[in-house]
Amino acid sequence: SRIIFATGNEGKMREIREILKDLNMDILSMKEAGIELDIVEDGSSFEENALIKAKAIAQTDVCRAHGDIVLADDSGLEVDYLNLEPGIYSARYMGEDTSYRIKNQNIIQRLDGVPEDKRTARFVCAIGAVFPDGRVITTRGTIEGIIGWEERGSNGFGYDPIFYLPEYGCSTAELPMDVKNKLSHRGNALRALKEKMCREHLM
Ligand code: ITT
Repeated sequence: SRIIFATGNEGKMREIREILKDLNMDILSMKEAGIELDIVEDGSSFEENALIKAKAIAQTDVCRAHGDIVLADDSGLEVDYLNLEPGIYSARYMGEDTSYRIKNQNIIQRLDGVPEDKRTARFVCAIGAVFPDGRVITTRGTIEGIIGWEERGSNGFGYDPIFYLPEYGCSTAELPMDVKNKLSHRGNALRALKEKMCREHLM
């Protein structure tokens, strides 16, 4: 059967394809499956929002007709000094259409003068999965880091240029995708998903 990934974010989609390639299943984005749907993410946690997206897509005629497995990723950046902001509002922070240049500069500015040990942050990723028989699972992955002092690197997407890994001496935007995937919140959440799917005989 097919896996449909309920995301419109191409950065996520690139990483997801790479992380799930060993499943040897067809992995389609919403767009590739011909599904266009505006989903209101009004949940109060990453897990809730991931399931809202996966369920909305699983209910479409296309997915029901094919018996697709539908996955969704809800993720974001938690900055400890900012009381875990932007959190589940990471995509909407400063407005959905504001560039990441500006969002990243804004976060750096809000941490002006804050010493390294108080700059701790993490990326969080929740994966929601809906199976053709109606069963539902979620998994979560995280990666710990600090907010940097300037933007560095051009790989990845979103907040990667300001998310530094002190033990690697670089930002996640400076890592090749395969290295980021081995360490990342998304890699960890999707590996947990694969394990759960095997354990619960969902594939
Ligand atoms: P979909 O809902 O269509 O999947 P989205 O971008 O709106 O796309 P989210 O609501 O889950 O997705 O928002 C996640 C945001 O968190 C994303 O837009 C980035 O700004 C940030 N983010 C998540 N994972 C990231 C990563 O690996 N690197 C950098 N930023 C990330």
